[in-house]
Amino acid sequence: LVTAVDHVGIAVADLDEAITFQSETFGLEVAHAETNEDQGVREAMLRAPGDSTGATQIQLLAPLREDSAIAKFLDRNGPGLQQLAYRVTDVEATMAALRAKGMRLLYDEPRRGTADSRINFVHPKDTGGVLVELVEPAQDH
Ligand code: V0V
Repeated sequence: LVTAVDHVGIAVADLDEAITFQSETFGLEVAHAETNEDQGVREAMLRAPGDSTGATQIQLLAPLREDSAIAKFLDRNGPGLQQLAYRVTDVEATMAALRAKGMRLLYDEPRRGTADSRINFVHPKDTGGVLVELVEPAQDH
């Protein structure tokens, strides 16, 4: 089902500050950045210099709105690891397979994720306390 660990997501209050921290402390580079209105986030994908395009990335997630998932996470926990994202080739097929195992998917249909990927999430209460995202990358990525 899963072909790779696509990314690990960290909730942050200030995106630019977090990018500077990761860059100055660990030498990570911004591979991609965007605003996702649907998810209520400003986000950046970071990678180590020299990593291939398919390598696991670190996703920094900052809230756009007070009612967003990331704002709620920050209010409750402060900054920190928020999600683990698995890459899949067919998000609908994966959703069906997980539903058949009794997992609760957060959305009935996939939504738009980073760089036009198609995403869904498994409820953290069904996965040992980890918010698991499913990512089907766009065809041209
Ligand atoms: C909440 N809980 C978590 C959690 N967030 N556990 C682990 N990891 C997290 N990130 C726990 C929470 O402490 C509660 O436990 C329980 O789940 C249910 O909490 P709730 O109050 O009912 O629900 P909320 O309002 O905290 O919402 C949690 C969910 C929400 C997961 C439903 O965050 C959500 O819809 N997330 C999916 C969207 C998302 O995360 N978007 C931002 C990234 P107790 O207290 O009952 O024990 S956008 C993104 O990743 C993109 C664009 C991309 O990658 O492409």
